Amino acid sequence: MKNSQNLITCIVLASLFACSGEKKNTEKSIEKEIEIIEKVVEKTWETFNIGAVGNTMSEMKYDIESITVKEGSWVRINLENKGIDNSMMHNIVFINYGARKKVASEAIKIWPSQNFVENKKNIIAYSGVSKPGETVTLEFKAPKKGNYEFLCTYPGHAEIMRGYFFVK
Ligand SMILES: [Cu+2]
Repeated sequence: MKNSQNLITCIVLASLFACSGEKKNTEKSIEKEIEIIEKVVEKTWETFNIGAVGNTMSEMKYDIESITVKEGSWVRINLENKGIDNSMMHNIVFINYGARKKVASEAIKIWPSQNFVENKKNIIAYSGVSKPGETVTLEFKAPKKGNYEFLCTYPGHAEIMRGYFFVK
């Protein structure tokens, strides 16, 4: 009796492992197919040249208030830091709508790291830090249709260095 129970347990376990193994293989082959398709289908890029202007905490801003892109397109942001004062360091971080204060307050704690551990789910994409005179480029795939925001997470900048990101 005990032996037959063990045998059944073995069969059940073996089939479970077999199933999960098969599932993994299917996922892998789907991922590979997607990779191939993405290589064949040309990406549609939407490029934005954004300037970060100003040399004081009250002057500084992005020279663009909003960005609108099509769903499924690839977004390329060239962020040029047009400041000359060394305290003017900027980045650009795309986030879920309404998460600006949360993301900004976490960024202050972790600056200059940009790991966004606590609020990672709110981050869509982020650039590197641009010093005065530098341009940084950020490329990412537009998320699903909806309203989003962007901001600079350098401590103290998020209140005025911000804008809206619309995916249509
Ligand atoms: Cu900034």
